[in-house]
Amino acid sequence: TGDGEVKTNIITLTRFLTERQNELGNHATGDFTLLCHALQFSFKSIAYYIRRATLTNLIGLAGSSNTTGDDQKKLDVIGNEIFINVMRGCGKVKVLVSEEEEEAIIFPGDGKYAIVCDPIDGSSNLDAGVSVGTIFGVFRLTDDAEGTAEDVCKPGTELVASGFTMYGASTQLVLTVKGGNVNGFTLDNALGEFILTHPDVCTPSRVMRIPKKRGIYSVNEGNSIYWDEACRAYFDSIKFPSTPEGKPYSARYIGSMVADAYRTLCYGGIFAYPADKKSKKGKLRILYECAPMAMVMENAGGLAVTSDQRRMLEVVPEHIHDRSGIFMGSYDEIKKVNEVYEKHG
Ligand code: AHM
Ligand code: MG
Repeated sequence: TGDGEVKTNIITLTRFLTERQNELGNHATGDFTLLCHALQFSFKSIAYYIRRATLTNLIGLAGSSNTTGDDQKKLDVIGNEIFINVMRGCGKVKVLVSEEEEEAIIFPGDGKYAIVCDPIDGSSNLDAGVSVGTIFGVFRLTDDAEGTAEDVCKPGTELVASGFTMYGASTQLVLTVKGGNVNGFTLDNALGEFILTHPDVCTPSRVMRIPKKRGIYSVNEGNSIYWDEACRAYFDSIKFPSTPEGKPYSARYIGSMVADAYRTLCYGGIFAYPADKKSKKGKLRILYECAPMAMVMENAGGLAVTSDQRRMLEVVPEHIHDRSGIFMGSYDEIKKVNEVYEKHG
């Protein structure tokens, strides 16, 4: 279609989900579709409040601390409450783990799903109006599951769906299902609908693939004095090429994992939050930050590994808030990380 031409056959998330459900025919109960509708509503609500934050005085501290002692922002509290209420209301969720809640929340009823989420990730960026995001993962509970925190202490390979929403210049939703592709949607504020946009829907594939390589790295270099030798060697290798014709990589670090990972997904390169001498287990949480993002990366053709070079998706958290070091991004780049670590064994 030419510039300015109105697209009349757009694929909304609702249409996309309905088509997927129809493809499954009688096997689908519709529960997953309903759950996704609830998820998208929580993203729209959070996006709305973030956009209005400065106007309605929602920025700043809320005066309480979350489980790990961080000061909570007003929007953190609101995002968390929206998420919990929407998940409770949809009737399909039994267990909910949120970064902002110390314990898993168990809902009454016979919901067959467990949700893990970080309702507003990157909240240190909120007051400056910089992009933040919501990360989510979905587990299907076994029929006899009673609904406890143990039900979600599972490796990312067990996730049936995952993704994130980035609240940036526009609101972007990235969604993937087990064994499936990665699809990208943009919220049309006027229509109030997420529209399939990534890549351009006119292309036959309609799926997001991460470029195999790209010279962009994203890491908090302020931690480099705490890095281990292998980690330092890897980042040195991309900053100081060994041949005269080699080009050093560009650095990009927003400090919002969702935004840094989203850019990495779109452009290629690497995002890392390594374990180091100060944060021996890394900073990011396995269940609702690392695993869902790793699933997106892998399903888009990339890779995600821990600081000890294990496949991120195979890590089993002992506790719901456990952390891990992570390296994720383009296939070739993560292979390079593997090689450097092997050398420094
Ligand atoms: P949060 O869940 O408290 O917002 O922390 C997670 C965020 C990530 O979005 C980001 O990648 C990381 O913390 C940035 O940490 P740092 O400021 O140490 O670089
Ligand atoms: Mg977070």
